[in-house]
Parts: sequence; C-alpha cells; structure tokens
Amino acid sequence: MRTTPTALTIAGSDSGGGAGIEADLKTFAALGVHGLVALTSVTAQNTREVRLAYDLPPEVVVAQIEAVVDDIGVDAAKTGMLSNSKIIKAVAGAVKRYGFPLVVDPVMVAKSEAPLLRPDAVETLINELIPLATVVTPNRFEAEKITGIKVQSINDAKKAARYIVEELGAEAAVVKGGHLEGSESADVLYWRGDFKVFAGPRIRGGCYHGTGCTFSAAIAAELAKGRVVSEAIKIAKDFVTVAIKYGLRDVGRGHCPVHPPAWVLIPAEKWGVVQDLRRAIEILEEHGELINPLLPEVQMNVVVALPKHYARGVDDVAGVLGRVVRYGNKVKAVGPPTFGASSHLARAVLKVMEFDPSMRAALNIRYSEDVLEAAGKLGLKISFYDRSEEPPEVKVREGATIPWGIEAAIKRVEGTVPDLIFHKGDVGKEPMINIFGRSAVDVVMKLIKIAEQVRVGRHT
Ligand code: PXL
Repeated sequence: MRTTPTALTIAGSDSGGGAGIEADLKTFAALGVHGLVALTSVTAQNTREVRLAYDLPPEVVVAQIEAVVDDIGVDAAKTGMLSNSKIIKAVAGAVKRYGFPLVVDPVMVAKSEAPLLRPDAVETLINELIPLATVVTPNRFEAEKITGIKVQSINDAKKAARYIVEELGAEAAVVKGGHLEGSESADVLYWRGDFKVFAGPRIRGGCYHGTGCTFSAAIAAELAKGRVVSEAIKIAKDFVTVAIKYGLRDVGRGHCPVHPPAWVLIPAEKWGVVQDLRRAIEILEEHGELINPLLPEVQMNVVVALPKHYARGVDDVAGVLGRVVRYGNKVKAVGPPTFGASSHLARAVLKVMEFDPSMRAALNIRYSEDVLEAAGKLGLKISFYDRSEEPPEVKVREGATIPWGIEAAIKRVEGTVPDLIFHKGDVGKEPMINIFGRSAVDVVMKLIKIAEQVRVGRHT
C-alpha cells in the first residue's frame, strides 16, 4: 500500500519557472505530496511576456495521465492551462474514466494578459470539465466569463460561486478575491449549500505571478492527503499568502514570481537559527567566568536574524528570552531562544543586513576602553556612533535611534560592516558595544577572543 500522497497537475509549462507546472510541483513538494505531471502546452515565457505556446496533441496529454494512473495512482489532480477545446475534451474523458478528485483552475490569461485558453474553448470548459470538478477556482474575471455575472463585491462572488455549483454542476466553487477592492483579499467558497469566506491580508508589494496555479495546486495537494474541501482551501489560502509575501522580487524585470517553498524554508531556517543560538548559549555559559565582567547593566543578549529574504521585522530575529544575565561569577541564559525576544539588537542587526546580508548575528557588551583596545589588537574592525549627533527628527521617532546610529557607524568606515560598533551613551543611556558576525556562534567566539585578550592586556 502506498502511503505517499500523490497529486497530478494537468497544465502548461512556464519556462520562467513562476507559474504553470513549475509552480504546481514546487507547491506539491512544499506540502509533502509527490507530484505527477501531464503537460498540455510548452510556453516560451519570462516574467514579462509569453512568446509562444506550443500545444501538445490531446492524445499525448491523455497518455501521460494514463501512464501515471496505471502505475502510481493519483490521489487528486488539478488542471491549469488547457489551451484548447480538444485538450479539454480529452482530459475530461480521462477524468471520467479514473474518477480522481479534481481541482479546475479555469486559467484564461497570463499575468502579462497573454491568452492561455482559446476563447472558443471556454464553452467546452464549462460543459465538459466543470461538471467533473471537485472545486473550481476562478478569479473574478474568470468567474464573470463562466457565469455571466458581474463580480465586484463579495456578494457578487457568492452569486457566481453558487451558480458554478448549482447551474454548472461542480461540487464546490471558490471565487478568489485577489482582484477585488479592499484591504483584505477574501475568497468565497460555496460548498454543500453553504458559503464560507476566507479572508486574508492583501499584500502590497508582493509577487503575484503564479498565484492562481499555486492556490489550486495547494488545494489539490491537501485533497490528495484526504482533507475535505473547506480545510484544503483554508490551508491553500494560507499557503499562497506566504508564497506571495515572500515572492522573488529580484527574479526577472516583469511580474515577479511567487515563492511556494517559503512555506517550508521559513520553518527550516528558524530551526537553524534556534540551533545556532543553543550552541552559542552553551559556549557562553562554559566561558561564564571570562565573560561575566563584560556584561552591561542592562544585561546581554545574542540575536540571529533569518536570512535577509525572510527577515522583515524584529519578530524575524531570535534572541534569548529574558537575556543572558550575571549568575554568581558566571553567566546564564534566562530563557530559550525565542523569535521577537529582543528589539534593540534586532533592529541593529536588521540595519546591518542592509549593508551585508551575511552578517545576521549580534550581541551587546559593556562599553570599555579595554575591550576596544583588545579588539583592535586582534585586528577586528571597529566603528562608532555619537548619540549627540542624532538629528531631532530621528530622536522623536520611536525605535529610529539604533538604525540611524548603526547606519552612521557603517558609513563612517566606507560602508563595510565592522565587527564592533560602540556608542558612549546619552542621558539615561548606558554606553554599549555591539559585536556583529555571521552566526551566534561566530559572535560569541569573537567575544571570547576579545575577553581573553582583555585578560592578557591586564596582566602585561
Ligand atoms: O497563472 C496561469 C498560468 C497557467 N499556466 C501557465 C502560465 C500561467 C500564467 O502565466 O504561464 C503555463
């Protein structure tokens, strides 16, 4: 008995890797489902344009479906770009024969507005494929084409979704709200006589190429695992929201692609950060006597940020909950590594990463001339900022001082991130030294070397 769930995508290829089967396979993989493919059309495409679409013969599409069904088995499938009437009819025939759950994404145009379905094929889609669908996932424009209902509000979306089920024969329809107005993007499901609205944040400045493919593939993946329609849609909505938010803005010069792997890469990176901090804490505590004298009044923290692509704010930076404190003549981490545990050091490291994304970690120690001298002897690079030079408009802005100071310190040394940045304090502000590095272990090792050098300095 096979326990690995399988999902089949019956769709076109996007050579730009953003939509089509490429998005589908990434989505299947990220959701732990083995992906199968029946390719319908090869597009020569980038983020700006679809240069050509070369449709495969319908019998070649069907042969692919048969091949995977015969040996592997299909737990659920989705259709994307079907391109023409003949392919739709052939696919409908195969679906009827095998009876697997089917998500129909009624793809009609690309993000660049290039046609992906011949206008005369819309009727075939409505008559042949939609009646076989477990779920149909139109956006507002596709819903309008399919139902003839103008979709401008959630209420309109409800009417269209119900129409697709009650008049056209699908089991469920979810009309997506991405192209509607408003600060939220709400998808409207009609299923088993009930409406369900899935609200999500509208993400400004995200990447949208491949959104629809990713959403429908995620539904198919969750159906393949045996989830019911409403649960599958809930997960797919969360999944696509993350894929949009962490889209690959630097890929291509047109419509940037969504990033389905973010769903698993972010938790994986978080785990790596936590492991790094755990190891760093162990090393710190083993060297407690050496480090204890360097702790500031406000105590110490060690922070590590997620890789720059995922580090959007202080919640994406982990530190020691409760800080690292004096404990007799040693030091001790009060709590475990926790995201969002530090705000000061987190803001410092986020600013540093704007100049050097590899410098993801920081810690803070007491200001002392001895430390600066020792660091200098070790060949570490040092810079500083002067809080008395802080412009008044920065001073009044909550949380702006540290990023301003860090930037000033980096610019003072020609824009390369130094190992140490210090400031000599201000009214009610303890003077402080920050140490920066690539990882928590890296900054702790720098600290230990400095502390040993300070001790040598005292004895000579
Ligand atoms: O997003 C719809 C879509 C589906 N399939 C292919 C595509 C696109 C959009 O560009 O290229 C192959």
